Amino acid sequence: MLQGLQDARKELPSKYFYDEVGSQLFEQICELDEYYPTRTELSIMQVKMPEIVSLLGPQCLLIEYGSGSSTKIRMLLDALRDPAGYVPIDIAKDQLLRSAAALATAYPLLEVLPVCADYTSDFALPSPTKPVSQRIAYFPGSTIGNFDREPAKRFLQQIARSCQGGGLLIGVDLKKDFNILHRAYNDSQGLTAQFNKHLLARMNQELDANFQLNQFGHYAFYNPGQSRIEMHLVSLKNQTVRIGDIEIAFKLGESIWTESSYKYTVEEFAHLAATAGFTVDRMWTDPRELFSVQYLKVV
Ligand code: AVJ
Repeated sequence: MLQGLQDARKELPSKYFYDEVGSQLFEQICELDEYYPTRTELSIMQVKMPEIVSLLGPQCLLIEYGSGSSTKIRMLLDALRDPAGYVPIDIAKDQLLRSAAALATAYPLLEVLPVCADYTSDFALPSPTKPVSQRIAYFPGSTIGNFDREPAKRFLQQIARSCQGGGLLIGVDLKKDFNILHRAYNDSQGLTAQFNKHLLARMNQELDANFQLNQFGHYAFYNPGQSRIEMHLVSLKNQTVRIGDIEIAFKLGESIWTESSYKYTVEEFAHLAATAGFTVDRMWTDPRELFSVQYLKVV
């Protein structure tokens, strides 16, 4: 965190949004009318479930990167025939263990093998006791949008290596009217602003910092040249913030870049997938073409 704040262009990694409170705020964002991705993705999954089930087949091992509350996986678990196991991977430990326990209760025949990890790091995948037909990675929500191009490619390559002979079911947000994007990241209830500022609250609590949350503004906009939403925290005055013993100066209007959320065309994403060793086997979208769910095969 210190490193990012001491750079000439201040920046913080978005993965740190997701502690207990941040994960809850994100869940609330997903319920907002303005935040179209979650409900659009779920509706695509619902409509295409018979096809998804036949592609994944019986006895597959489901590996979810960033499982959060493990809500979306239930749709798959309800439809799939005899999955060999479910491996939820998440950085937020309490929520991970709580969700894993709840799933194990709801699906008594399912082997649930939670892994608490930053899923971009090197970690070992557990093996279930039942035989596995193929490994299927599940990466919904367009979280791939948080990655810059090169890291996105590296991460997809990592999944391809873990899922040889299998596939990846992924949610990818699509390019669209920037007004729709703007509303999704600037909701009228201010939940996204609260989520953004939660990074500062966390630093106050966990790193002995003294950020004044009302002296920073939430600023999110679509950058068309870079095809991404950029989310920033902008200093509302000249101020100095202390983190432990270290002082960080902010000028009026200076920003901390807290998140990118890249948007793709179908063609652009197919190209990215290809550079990482995948082919797009199926691509499904909603009638308004806001969002896509794609099934990629490891080549
Ligand atoms: C979890 C990365 C998919 O980029 O839309 C929601 C996070 N940030 N509102 C996104 C987020 C602000 C979200 N992802």
